[in-house]
Amino acid sequence: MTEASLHPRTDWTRDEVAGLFALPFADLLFEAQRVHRASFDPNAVQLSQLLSIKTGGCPENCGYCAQSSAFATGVPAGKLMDPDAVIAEARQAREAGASRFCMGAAWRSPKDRDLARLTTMVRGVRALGLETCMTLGMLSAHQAAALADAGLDYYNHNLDTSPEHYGSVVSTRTYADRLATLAHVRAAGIRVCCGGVIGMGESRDDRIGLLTALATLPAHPESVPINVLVPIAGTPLGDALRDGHVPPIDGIELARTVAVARITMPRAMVRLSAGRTGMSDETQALCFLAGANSIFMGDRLLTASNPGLDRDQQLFARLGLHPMEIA
Ligand code: SAM
Ligand code: DTB
Ligand code: SF4
Repeated sequence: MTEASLHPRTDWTRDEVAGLFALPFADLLFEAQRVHRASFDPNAVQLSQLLSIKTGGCPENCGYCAQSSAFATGVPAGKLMDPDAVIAEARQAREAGASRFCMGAAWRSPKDRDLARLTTMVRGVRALGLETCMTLGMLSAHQAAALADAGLDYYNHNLDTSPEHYGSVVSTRTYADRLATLAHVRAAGIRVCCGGVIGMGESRDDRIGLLTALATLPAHPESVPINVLVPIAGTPLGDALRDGHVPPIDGIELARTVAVARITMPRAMVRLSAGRTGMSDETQALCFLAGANSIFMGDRLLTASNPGLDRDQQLFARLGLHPMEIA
């Protein structure tokens, strides 16, 4: 193993990241493949399964989100699920081939009174032999420590876009709030899952800013989800895309984004996350070539649909891909 792959760089400049984006496509994909193959089996794709453990009624106003109480999306507000029901869903996910189970709650942040139920979920899902991930909004230091103590493997908390564009996506919290939670998660010893959303009408410069922010965190996230906007009717960003006010992201620019994530964060799992239902097999193939090595499996994300097992099995067979074992 080379020195560079043991200690991936965290000093990427925006100009360097812009330079990667601007490479001829073949050169960019060749470099992404080289970097990918230095650390990973290029034909292995990790499978995560999502479950919404508390749906809707969220006080935040993220402009893409079906679960914000600020927008009329038709998603009713629910209560936190019972741990036994969550663990039963996790067992089914394991039987379907998942290696990681990601539990998402539509909260600004958890209440301390929820911690007992959350830690029971972590312990129960872990006991099944699955990796555990949660995404619950902002965490305080002591909440992160309590989840770590229960054995939580990953915490998902996305930066979503560049620092400059963030205020156009959400106004109920700041980039600095996001970074503070990420620091609490790291300090507690939980691995970080942090990425963003593209196709929201942002510029390439914003995609450059997002990847530069991720690749210059004190340590790279272990997982980097690249979500493509799922246009939810009733949300400002979803409606802008549906009404044709912003163009959909094209497959080549998506593959470029994945490739730059792979090159700048060589050891991270780069997840082709939301938005796969709208992608052709060819676009997804380009993303795997560009270094994506993780997906969400199953026919549902949190509220939105996902391709489902049959379509993904066909895709994997066409491309000679196989599920990655837990390390
Ligand atoms: N409430 C928590 C939070 O925001 O941190 C966790 C759940 S939130 C749904 C997790 C992430 O999913 C968001 O940060 C965003 O990146 C992504 N996401 C949500 N809705 C999406 C959509 N319609 N299309 C694409 N990505 C989306
Ligand atoms: C992430 O980056 N993507 C996932 C997970 N983290 C929690 C969520 C995608 C949500 C897609 C929209 C929905 O299902 O409502
Ligand atoms: Fe709430 Fe998360 Fe949706 Fe934002 S993305 S509105 S914080 S559930």
